Amino acid sequence: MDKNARIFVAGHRGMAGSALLRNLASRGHDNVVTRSRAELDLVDQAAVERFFRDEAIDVVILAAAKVGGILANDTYPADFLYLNLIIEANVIHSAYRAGIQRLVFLGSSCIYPREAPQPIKEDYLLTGPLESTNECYAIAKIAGIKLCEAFNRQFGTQYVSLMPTNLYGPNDNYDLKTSHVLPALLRKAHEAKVSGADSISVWGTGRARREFLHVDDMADAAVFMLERGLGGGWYNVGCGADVTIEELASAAMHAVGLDGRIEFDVSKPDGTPQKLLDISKLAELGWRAKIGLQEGLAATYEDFLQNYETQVLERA
Ligand code: GFB
Repeated sequence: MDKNARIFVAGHRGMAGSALLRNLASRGHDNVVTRSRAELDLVDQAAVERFFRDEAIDVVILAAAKVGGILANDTYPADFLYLNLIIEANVIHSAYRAGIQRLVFLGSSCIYPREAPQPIKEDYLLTGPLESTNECYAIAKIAGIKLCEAFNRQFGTQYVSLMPTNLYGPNDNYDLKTSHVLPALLRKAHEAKVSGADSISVWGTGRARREFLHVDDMADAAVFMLERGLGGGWYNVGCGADVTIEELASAAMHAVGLDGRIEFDVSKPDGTPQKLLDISKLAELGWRAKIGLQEGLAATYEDFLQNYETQVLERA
């Protein structure tokens, strides 16, 4: 990809989008276009169409999405299905209409069947029933992959989809009702330490297994794909190792410096028993994650502390 390519990062204020801006800047891509929701509502089809018609965009990275943890997904299925479907449909269709050949679509590892063999290969898509707690989000993301594939097949575009595993890092959501597990556990451990409590509450049995990828690694994979000019298909993006939620809770308490107990709240769901991606397809192209969980947790906790007032308390 040309360093001067005009790249639209949709969703630049989110955790994934802001990581993409950092990565693009670090690689010398400085012709990046962003729009806040107030400037461009991606749900508004006519506005999206106008934006692409007027802006002479060369490349799109679609990181805008309605996202959340297990409880948010389970509580607001209509929002997760409708908003994600309409954002994808508007952006992908308008990008095609504006003659844009290159687009990266970000999905999620929850697109794969709940009982998929581990590690999960890309080919397992649509081979079995989905996990019920995030079925609506998964269906929207599967539709996004299929939309990219359909445009590629019918119109010769080179739209590629990346399926990251559970992401974490700077600019995450720390609202305990809607967040993912890693930011929730960091916050719970921090607040327990500050208040002098000797335990934290962990949802579910703690036996579910998840793979965690620092968002800077995900952004690096997306820009890697663009720079190599790779288009079409979908690729898993992970680090190749998973942990139980109990192990994650211990690691989060260690990062925070809390010597405490874990109490399991089994009234909350475990969700998918295990999500570990097979990352060989991307590895064969030469990309690998660089940030280990211990290092990533420590850096994320630093960021959490620096932004506690603005990022954690105000946004939650
Ligand atoms: O990260 P998480 O909300 O989402 O939860 P999923 C992962 C696991 O952590 C589940 C447990 O087994 C939760 O029960 N957990 C323990 C907690 N304590 C907590 C807590 O305080 N907060 C949260 N949130 N979880 C999401 C999907 O699934 O993963 C999305 O809902 C998306 O669609 C995302 O794919 C990556 O990994 O279960």
